[in-house]
Amino acid sequence: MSKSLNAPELIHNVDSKPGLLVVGPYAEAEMDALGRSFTLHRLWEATDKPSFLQQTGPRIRAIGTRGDLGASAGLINALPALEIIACFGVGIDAIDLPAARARGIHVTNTPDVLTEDVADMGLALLLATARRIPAGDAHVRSGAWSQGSMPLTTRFSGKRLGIVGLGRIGRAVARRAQGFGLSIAYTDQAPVPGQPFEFHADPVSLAGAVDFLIVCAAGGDGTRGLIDAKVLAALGSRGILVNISRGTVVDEPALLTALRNGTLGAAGLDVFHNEPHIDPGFAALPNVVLQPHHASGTVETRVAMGELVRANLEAHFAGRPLLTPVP
Ligand code: 8YV
Repeated sequence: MSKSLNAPELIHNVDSKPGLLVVGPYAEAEMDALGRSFTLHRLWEATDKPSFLQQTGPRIRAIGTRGDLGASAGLINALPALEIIACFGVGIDAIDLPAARARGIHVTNTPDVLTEDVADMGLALLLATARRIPAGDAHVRSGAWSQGSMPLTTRFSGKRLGIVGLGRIGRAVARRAQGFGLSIAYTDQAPVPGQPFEFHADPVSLAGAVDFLIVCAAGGDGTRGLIDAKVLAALGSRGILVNISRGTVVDEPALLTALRNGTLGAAGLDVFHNEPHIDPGFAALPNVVLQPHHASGTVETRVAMGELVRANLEAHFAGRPLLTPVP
């Protein structure tokens, strides 16, 4: 006769899975997969978060978060048994790294798997903004075409592109831009070894030398407001700014003013301050192309990001090396 599982053993088995605090929802399939290895605690569903954390905190050994949600010092310090924070996203600027490091908590992110998609979005926004693809689409849909042609747009091929931040994503943008015959220059903290492109020591100098400026630098305190009024003025009334990094890298009030005054030509933006409740001023501008922070938002990449989050968490609890630790 097979031994039936009695109630205490069942409880023991459930509790033996490490507790994982999920800050905001992942795709359903990913939640299911995580649920097979972890006991999930859904923070976004809790109406009273402080008392939820007080009750579940002692059982939580891992946080699963996203680039946009991060993990504050307050959250980290509410979890006495926390060992690891796994971020669904490459950008970890919303995670309080000093608070994590002070307690020896590991942090992982999802680099590489999203690089190509984010670079694709960068080029798509550059093209859509220069060639005014959404305006052309509206011209056809509205029937305005039968009354006349849409205004002429800006040539893309052969122009000068400035890349702010020549990391993995910046370099993937450069590879694509070369295919369009763009000349490429960049700025970064220092010249990037082995790169053939012209280096500029600061974004103002870079913006003054190019037609299009694309922001690929990591977010966080080191780059906050880097693209300010001076950079926008240097890019000029025919210049195009694209941001696929973080809203915080751009001085947004200065950007809105420059777009309204026409001292900046146009902008293609995937990221903003205060997402998703962005400044309503953007929607009223004719010279912008807007995206809802969706550069990594393809089925293929989101699946790969989810698998990497899970692989890091499983490696940690199996005592194996992390796949993509944040140094
Ligand atoms: C995601 C991101 O959209 O990788 C990042 O840093 O911001 C994006 O890939 C985000 O993490 C999902 O919320």
